[in-house]
Amino acid sequence: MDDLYPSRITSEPQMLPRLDPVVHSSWTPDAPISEEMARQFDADGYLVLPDLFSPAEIETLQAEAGRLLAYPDALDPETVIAEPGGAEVRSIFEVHAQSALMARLAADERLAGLARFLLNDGVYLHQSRLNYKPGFHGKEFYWHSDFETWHVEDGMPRMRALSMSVLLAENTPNNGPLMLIPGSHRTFLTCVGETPADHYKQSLRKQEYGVPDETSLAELAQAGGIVAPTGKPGAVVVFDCNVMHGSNGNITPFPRANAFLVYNAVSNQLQSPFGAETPRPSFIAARAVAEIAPAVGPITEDAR
Ligand SMILES: O=C(O)CCC(=O)C(=O)O
Repeated sequence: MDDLYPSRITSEPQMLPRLDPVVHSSWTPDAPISEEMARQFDADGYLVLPDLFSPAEIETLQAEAGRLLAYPDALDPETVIAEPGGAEVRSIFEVHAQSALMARLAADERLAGLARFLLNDGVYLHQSRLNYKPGFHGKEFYWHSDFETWHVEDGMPRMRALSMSVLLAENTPNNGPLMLIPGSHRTFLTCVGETPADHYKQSLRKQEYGVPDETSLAELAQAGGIVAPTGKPGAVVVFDCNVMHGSNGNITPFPRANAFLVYNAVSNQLQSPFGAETPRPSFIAARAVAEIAPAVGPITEDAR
């Protein structure tokens, strides 16, 4: 298969044009978002949906996240990633496979239906995780385009995927909310440096390859600025697979907990990695397509 987005090959970074649409459907009045919101997602590469989930639903999801974080020994050890240089949990991967409630959240029509519209296809979960940024010690996530890694290390062919961050704790300006560079999703910034074998084992704590260079990052940020959407639990940040993003550390006493769900179009199934010997394991990048069936109605404890 042709590599439309070659990265980690040249000795200097390059800014290549995006060759795929951002909003893959044409907007119609029965779309799950307004025309203005679809236009905004297209232009900026992200969208904030406040109050998508009710306080009762969020309480249920928070209790589940609390249980998952409190008993990491009950989880598949490979999926539990500690903070760099620490023992506190940073991320729990494949959270939908380890919690029926998280699977219910991922299938919820408010999320999956929106993903289906934006990607104009059936969707499946490429990745799910609970990203926890503990108070005082939570470390940053450095700037990156998810697609760069998914393409090079997982074999995702096209930009036809997106992420949703469901806020389970309040994200304030101070506790390390997600930061994004609006408009950066229109440029594919290539990275420098060949991918070493088993790179994922180290990169889940701290990434060293697939890291964009500072000059190009500065150029993107000067053009688009930097936003850091905040919100109460129950809000959702939707962002394109190629938007440049990251987040600061959390030295406040207030932990930040977000459920991260990555939807990929069924037609954009993974191929052999475009720049790595072997694909990353399926708990990080699902290789089987399990199309999501719509789930409607409120999320309750019954889903456990
Ligand atoms: O949780 C965050 O602040 C950022 C996480 C992130 O960038 C990612 O999971 O790709």
